[in-house]
Amino acid sequence: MLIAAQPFPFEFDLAHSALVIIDMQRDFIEPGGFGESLGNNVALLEAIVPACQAVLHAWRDAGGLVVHTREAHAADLSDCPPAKRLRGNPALRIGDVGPMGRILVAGEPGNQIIPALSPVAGEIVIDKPGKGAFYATGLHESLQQNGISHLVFMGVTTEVCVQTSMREANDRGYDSLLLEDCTESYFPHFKAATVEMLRAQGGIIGWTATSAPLLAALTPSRR
Ligand code: TIU
Repeated sequence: MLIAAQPFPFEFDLAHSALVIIDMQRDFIEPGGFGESLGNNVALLEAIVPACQAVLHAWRDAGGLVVHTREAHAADLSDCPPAKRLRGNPALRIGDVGPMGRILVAGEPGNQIIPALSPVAGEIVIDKPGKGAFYATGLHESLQQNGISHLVFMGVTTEVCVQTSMREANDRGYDSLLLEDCTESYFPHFKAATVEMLRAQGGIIGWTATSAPLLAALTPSRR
């Protein structure tokens, strides 16, 4: 498949590609979670959910591999460096009890992927202690076992976990595409800058595109 993208068209074979959905968790998208505890207005992020849902369904229907990530720590916080927990002066810290359970702790209500994008059987779900999806997870090994060379990214936030994951993927040899209308930041100018920097210098980190050409390629009958 070849789709319109920046800085030039993105070519991929569905059998060797994975859709990677970064941290579409209640903690980041709904009031009362980690995102709001850091002082952010979370309303902006909810707006991308329908576009993410359309891509997820089309990718699934086409038989592509799907990976979901969650920023999640063990209940004893043994995988949370003190530097991460103690940084700044947030209303609630990682591990504290908030309105949706303990902040960024695996298994808590706020740590779950939002119902609209819930994983189904056969999809890979990665709990990650860092911002990047590759650090201290088995993601690279899982992708290698599945013969994956190309990644299509969606999720939040653009300049933190999505960008970090794309940079990690780039250094591991993957070709990555970011879907611009399926990612969001609490700071719109950070999203714009991230999109621009990823694809600058001839695609130094990867490609960006809107979801429309991908949907058209995945569902030829809609063309
Ligand atoms: N998933 C993710 O991006 N984690 C963050 O902490 N993002 C912020 O923008 N704070």
